[in-house]
Amino acid sequence: MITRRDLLAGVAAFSGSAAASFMLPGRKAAAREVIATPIAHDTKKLFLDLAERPTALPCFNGHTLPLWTFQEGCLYPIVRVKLGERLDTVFKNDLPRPGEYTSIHWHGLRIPNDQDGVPFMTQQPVNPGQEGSYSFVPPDTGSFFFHTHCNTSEHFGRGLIGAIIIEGDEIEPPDAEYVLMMKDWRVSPDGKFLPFTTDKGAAKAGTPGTIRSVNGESTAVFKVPSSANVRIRFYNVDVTRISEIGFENAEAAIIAIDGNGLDPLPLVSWRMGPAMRVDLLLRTAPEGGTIQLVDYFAKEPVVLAEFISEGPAKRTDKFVATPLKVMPFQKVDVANAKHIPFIFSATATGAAVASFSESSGIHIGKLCLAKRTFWAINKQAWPGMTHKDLGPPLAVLKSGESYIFDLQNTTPDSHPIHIHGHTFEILSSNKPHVPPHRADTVLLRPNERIQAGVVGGAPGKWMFHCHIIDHQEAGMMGYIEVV
Ligand SMILES: [Cu+2]
Repeated sequence: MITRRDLLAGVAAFSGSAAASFMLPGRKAAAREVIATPIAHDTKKLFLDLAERPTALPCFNGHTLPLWTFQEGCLYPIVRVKLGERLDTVFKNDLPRPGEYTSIHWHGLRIPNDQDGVPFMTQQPVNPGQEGSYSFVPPDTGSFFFHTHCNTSEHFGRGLIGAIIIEGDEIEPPDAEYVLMMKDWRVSPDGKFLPFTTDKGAAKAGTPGTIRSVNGESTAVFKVPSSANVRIRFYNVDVTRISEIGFENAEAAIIAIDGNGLDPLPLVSWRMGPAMRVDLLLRTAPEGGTIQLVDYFAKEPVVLAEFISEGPAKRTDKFVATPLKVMPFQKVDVANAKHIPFIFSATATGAAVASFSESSGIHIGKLCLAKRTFWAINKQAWPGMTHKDLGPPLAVLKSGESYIFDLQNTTPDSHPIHIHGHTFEILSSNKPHVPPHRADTVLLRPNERIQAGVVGGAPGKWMFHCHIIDHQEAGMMGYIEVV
C-alpha cells in the first residue's frame, strides 16, 4: 500500500505526485465557474481593543504569557462578513508600552488604499490611548486575516492576529466548517517570551519559534460529523514557518487558495509560507474514526490537528468536491502585459551574517547590524523596519492595465511574497509545482522564478514584501505605486 509519506518522498523534490495531481483533467473549468454576487447590504460593526492579556494557552504547558490580542476572551477573533456588507471597525490602542503605535492591515482585501492600514504610508499611526477606525465593503469572498503593520515580529509573536472571512462563495454548503490558525511561539523553558527576532534568524530563514500550535493548542482536536464534507480554512499565520500540510488516509480537495476559489485540486500536500491560506474540503472518517492533519515539512511529520468523527453518517456518496463561486476578476492581458522584473536577493551584510559563526573570523560591523539591511528587492533594501523614510516605488502601475511580475529568487531561502490591495494571477514557474491560481501571497522557493500577472488596482501606494517578518523588517520590503 502506498502511504502518504511514500507519496511525499516525491513531493519533497517538488515533483512527483503533487505535480501530477495538478495535471488531472478539469482545469478547463471556466465554463462552469459561478460568479459570486453580494448576499447582503447591511453594515456590520466591529470593535477591537488591542491590549495585553496574560493567557495560559493549552500549548504553553502550564505557563501564562503576556499575549497581545484584539479582543478579550479569545486568542484570534474570527470576523465574518457577508459579501456586499460594509464593515465599520473602531479600534482602541491599549497596548501597555509608550510609543507602541498601531494600525490594522486587512491582508488580502482589495480595499481602498486609505483603509490598508500601513502606518505613515496610508495613515497616521494610532498611539496608545488613541482610537482609530476603518470602513469598507470587502470586495471578494474568502479567507483573509488582519494584523498590525508595525513592530510586526513582536505583534505577531504575542498573538495580535485575527481572521476575517467574507461569506458568499458556497454553491453547496458543507456539513460543518472549521478555522485553523497555525502559529509558533518563542517561549523559553521557564515560560517567558524569547526575543521575537534575532540577527542570525533575520539573515537566514527567519527566527523560529519553540512551540508549535494550531488555535493555541499543540494538537487541535475537533469533534466532527461522520462521513461528512467539512470545510477547513487553514491559515499559516506564523512569522517564519513554512509548512506542507496534508491528511493521513483521507480524501480531501483544495477548494480555494488565499480565498480564491479554483477548480478543486485533489490534496496530496500543499506547501505554505507565512500569511498563506488554503481552504480544504475534507471527507471525514466514519463514526468513531479519526483523521490527522499533518505538517510534512519538518524533520519528522508533526500532527497539527485531529478530526474525530461522531454521530450518524452524513453522506454515503463518493467524495466529489463542489467548486466555490469565484469573483469576477479582470483577467491579466498576457499578450499585451508589460513585464517587470523583481529580483529578491541577500545583501552582502545579510550573506555575511548568515554565514557568521564564532570561529569564522568574519567581523560584522555594529553599524551594519544597526541598519539591519540583510535583504533587498531590485537592490533596494527598505531603510529600517518602520514605514517612514519612503524611497521611490519599486514600480509604477497604471490602474486597469496588465503587468507580469517576473519574481526571481536569487537566495537559498524561500520567500512568501505578498502584495497589498491586489491579487496575483500565478501564471508559471521554472519549478512546475503549482497550478495556475490566484493568490495575494506566493511562495517563491530557492532559485525559483515565477511569472505573476497583476492588473493595476486602486490608486495609491501598496506595500510589496516578503511575509517572513524577519525578512520584511530587514530590507525585503518596498512598495508599488498605482496611478
Ligand atoms: Cu523572505
